[in-house]
Formats: sequence, C-alpha cells, structure tokens
Amino acid sequence: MLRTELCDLLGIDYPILQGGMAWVSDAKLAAAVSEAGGLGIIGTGQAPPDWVRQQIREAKALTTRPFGVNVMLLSPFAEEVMRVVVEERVAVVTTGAGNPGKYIGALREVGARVIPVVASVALARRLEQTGVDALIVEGMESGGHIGELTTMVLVPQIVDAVRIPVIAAGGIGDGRGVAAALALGALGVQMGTRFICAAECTVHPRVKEKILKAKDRDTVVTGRLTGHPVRCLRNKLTRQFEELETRQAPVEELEKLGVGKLRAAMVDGDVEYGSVMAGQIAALVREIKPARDIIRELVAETEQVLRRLGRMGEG
Ligand code: TUI
Repeated sequence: MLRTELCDLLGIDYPILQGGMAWVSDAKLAAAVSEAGGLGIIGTGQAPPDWVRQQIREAKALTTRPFGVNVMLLSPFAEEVMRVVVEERVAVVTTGAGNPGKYIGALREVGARVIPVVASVALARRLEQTGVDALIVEGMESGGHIGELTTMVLVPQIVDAVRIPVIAAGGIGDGRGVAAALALGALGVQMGTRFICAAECTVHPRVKEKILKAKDRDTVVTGRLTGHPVRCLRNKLTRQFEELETRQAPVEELEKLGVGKLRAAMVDGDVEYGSVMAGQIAALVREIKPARDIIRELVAETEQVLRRLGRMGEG
C-alpha cells in the first residue's frame, strides 16, 4: 500500500496532491481527485473572492472528502481570498508565488492544514518556524510560475533542512517519478500537468490536445528578465515574448503582453496566442482518462517500482 504519514495529516488514501491550477482546476476536478483518494485542489489564480466561495461550495456538494484551495499570492485578491477560505473552513490551504507568513496564524486558528509552495531552502526554513504543516517543494520542471532549481536538487536539500513533511512537485508525471520523489525523502507528491488531461478537467479541449501532442522540448520559460519566470508550451505567444526579450523591451511592454493570456488559452482555447502553462512532463501525458484511473495507475506503478528497487537492494 502506498501510504505515508502525509495521508494521516491530510485525511487522504494516497500521498498524491493535484496542484492548484488557475483557470484549470475548478471544483469538478478537485472533487474528482479527492473522491479517488488523492487531494484535489481548487486553483484560484487571480479570481475574485465570490468565484472562490462558489467553487468551494460546489466542491463540498460533490465530495465529503477533504480538498484544498491554492491561493496565488501575486493576486490582487489574495487577502480577500484568504478571508473566504478561512470563513469556509477549507481543510487544506496551499499557497504559491510568494511568502504566506502573514496569513498563517488565521488559517491555523480555524484548523486548516497550511502547505506553502517553496522554491528555496531559505524560505522553507523560515516558514517551518511559523508553524506550517508541510511544504510543497517545487522544482523548475513545473508549469506556470517557477523558481530556479530542479526538483532533483531542491527536494533533498529541503528534506535535510526541515523536520516537517515535504511534498515534491515539478517534473513528476508517472509512478517512476513518484517513487523517485520518495527516494529523495519526500512523503508525497503534487502533480499539475498530469491532471490537466483528466476527463473531469473542464479546461478547453484544445489545451488537452496540445499537451497530448507535446514532445520533450516543447515547453519554454519566458519572463526570466522581468523576475517572474513562467513555463508554458511553445506557441505564437511565447515567440512574441522571446522577441520582446531579445530586443530588451521595457518590462511594462512584457507585462502587458501577458494580461488575460492564461484565460484565453485555458477557457477560450486559444492555444496559439494564449498562455498554455504546463510542465516538462507534458510529453509523458498520452491519454485522457478519469482522475480515478490516473490515481489508480500512479499507485500501481509506484508500488511496482518500489518492489523492483527493494529486490535490487537485497542484492
Ligand atoms: O504558483 C505557482 N505557479 C503558478 S501561479 C500561476 S498564475 C499566474 N498568473 C499570472 C502571473 C504569474 C502566475 C501559474 N503558475 N507555483 C508555486 C510556486 N511558488 N513556484 C515557485 C514559487 C515561489 C517562488 C518564490 C514561492 C515562494 C517564493 O518566495 C518569494 C519570497 O518572498 O521569498
């Protein structure tokens, strides 16, 4: 059985979290993942607080199992969205793209499990001191907003630096990746891109098609110069970004090009001029299937790898 102490901490069957993805992981996907024994997470991105409340209520109607909400700290609504997750008594709150320090007290007061995403040892150490329950350690293989280090390099360093559970994210696409994360000392994994192609994911079908066709070198990172690096699938938009970056266009011009582009891709299906945020494992995703089957296969494959490694270890 693939079970770790993270399962007890979060009240789930398998130590598999579905990463919160803006305009992608709504109540339907999150509830499907939680029903399958993982932890589904509603991605809020820059969504207004009313939308977040409605999604939380929809997820509560769809599942009695625990689910999470991801709060994107760069959002202009971050503070109000935090108020909503506290009022709605969401079981698990993950944060991304910043330091959630000032919110941790209020979240813990209502019994929420607080799990920030970190991309450095320094922030991991600082947040452990504030009493967070676990950390999601995300490497730059991930889609969307990323840090600078890879999962392989960052996870063992943070495992050594903190005592709380570490969840590995970034570059994990199948059971081999889950087993590798456990080998690095993680007690669980978070996967985003893998779940975009879940049958229950309401993202535009053209996004799923683009992921299914993606090859190993089809993601690119733009925005390194502006300090907000983002990984997405290569298309006409990323070429426009690269052009602006090559001629060292002003930051405002680069930021303007990005406005509304995530929604354009994920909701409206504009996979050429929209921002199709996805991780490097896109090339490992080859079919659309229900979240239940994705999780079942991940668990079976991880167990198989662990058994093989176990036999190897016995010489
Ligand atoms: O948050 C993410 N990935 C995301 S958020 C997103 S939506 C978006 N919309 C517009 C512009 C940009 C993004 C798409 N993808 N991942 C979690 C993550 N957090 N990765 C890296 C970090 C991170 C980086 C720096 C966390 C903390 C941090 O600390 C900075 C500090 O204050 O020390």
